[in-house]
Amino acid sequence: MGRTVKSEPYSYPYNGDLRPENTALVVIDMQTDFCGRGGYVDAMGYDLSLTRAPIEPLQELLAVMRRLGYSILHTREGHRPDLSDLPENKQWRSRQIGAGIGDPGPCGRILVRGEPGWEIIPELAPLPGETVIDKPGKGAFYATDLDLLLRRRQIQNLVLTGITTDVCVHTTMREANDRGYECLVLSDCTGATDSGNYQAALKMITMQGGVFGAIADSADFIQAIQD
Ligand code: C5J
Repeated sequence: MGRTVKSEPYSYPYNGDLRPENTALVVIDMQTDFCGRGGYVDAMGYDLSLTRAPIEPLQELLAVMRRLGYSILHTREGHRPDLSDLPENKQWRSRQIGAGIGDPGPCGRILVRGEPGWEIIPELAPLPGETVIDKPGKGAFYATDLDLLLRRRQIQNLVLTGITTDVCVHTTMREANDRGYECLVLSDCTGATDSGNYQAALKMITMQGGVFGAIADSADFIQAIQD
């Protein structure tokens, strides 16, 4: 018997095959730099309440998915301390808005691996055994072994969460969609630095019959996997 989630614009997944063995939760970039005081997003002057909104729903979702034995993966955006993996134009652009990647800030060097700001926030810390993907780009597939790890585990469905909806979540979802993964974005488990961008990013997913996959809220997803 199939299992599906109440989602838009279709019931996810398309084939009704939703099981812990073929489905992974990806929690994207829940780092101090993106949702903590003194981090990168704070330095840019954006409203932290928007990127902190998914924290509580994610805590509930993680508790259920861990209990049911789903694969859990976390990602962190960041660069090597010598910045040898930081494209010059990415650094230049970040400095235009006063939050230079690699430059010192209240939480250490911005978006640099090993610095306090780069760490995943304690509320959502990975448990031992959960996979953490360190990525230099916005997408979690670019320059990482994520695809290899998912294919070795025979994962077909990706439940995408984290921040920011319009940048790293969207880029990862687009990369995953092109690789044939069936993607679901949980609307209350993601957030952006701008509410218009958040709404638009979710709407884009539902166009063309679900051009990138589907969207749902975490309550409907949790209900479906517990039934
Ligand atoms: C950004 C991200 N917004 N995690 N990164 O630069 O979305």
